[in-house]
Amino acid sequence: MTPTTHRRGWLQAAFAATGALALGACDRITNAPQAIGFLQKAEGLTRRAQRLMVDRKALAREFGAADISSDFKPNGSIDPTDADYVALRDKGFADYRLVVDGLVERPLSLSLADIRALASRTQITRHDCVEGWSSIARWQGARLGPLLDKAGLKKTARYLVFHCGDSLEQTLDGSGQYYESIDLIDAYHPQTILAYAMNDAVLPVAHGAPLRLRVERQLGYKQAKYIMRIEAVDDFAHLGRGKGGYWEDRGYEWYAGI
Ligand SMILES: Nc1nc2c(c(=O)[nH]1)N[C@H]1C(S)=C(S)[C@@H](COP(=O)(O)O)O[C@H]1N2
Ligand SMILES: [Mo]
Repeated sequence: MTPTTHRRGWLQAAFAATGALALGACDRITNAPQAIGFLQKAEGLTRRAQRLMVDRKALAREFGAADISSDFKPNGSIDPTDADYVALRDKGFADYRLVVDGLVERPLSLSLADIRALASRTQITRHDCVEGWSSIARWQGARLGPLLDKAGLKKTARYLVFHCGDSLEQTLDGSGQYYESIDLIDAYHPQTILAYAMNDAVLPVAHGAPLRLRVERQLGYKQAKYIMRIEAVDDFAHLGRGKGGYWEDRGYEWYAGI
């Protein structure tokens, strides 16, 4: 039996059982053998779903101060030359605004002072780049979950897209601009922050100033630097080359969970 037919069979049985439940007294129905089977199966299903959720929600390992790498390598863009970014950087990011828009009830435009005033988290975590190196740093930033609640995600929102201020590749159509996307499970993960400090200092340009993502259950390329805008979307097929990120558009997996 294929999993689909099996599932369809189970769904039919479940429907019959709930239909019966709605009609009859609970005690009589729960004594019926088919109802007991239904309840046991429903419980097993919930447990499996819960296990999946718990795995995605588990915390990434955190380290001690002694583990912090003295040689954390900046990677990818390390000194963006895009005109808009350079103009912001040259004024010490005084004019910087993080835009939060798309499928939200209340679009936001936040200064760095606004962002520093939000609920924050500090964590010492390991960054794993697919190139095969890892480094540990202490990151401090605004928790993404509460920030999203401020904006109020619409029910249709499924992903967050991070639009970055740097182009890794100079192209005529702008498809060389860095961007990334994550789903709402990662967005609301307690260790997912918009970091403005690294190792107790203001986030350096090489590591993504003024704001970079730390999404600790994902590989390095998901850690968007130079974040300018967070857009809530139901689909990312219309962005870049449609795969949800700069490196995804060039063959990397969209889901880079670790
Ligand atoms: N905007 C932007 N974000 C980016 C990149 C980039 O080139 N531009 N490179 C990614 C990759 S592949 C890695 S490994 C990390 C590097 O972060 P680091 O510079 O702090 O080491 O940033 C990621 N985020
Ligand atoms: Mo990377």
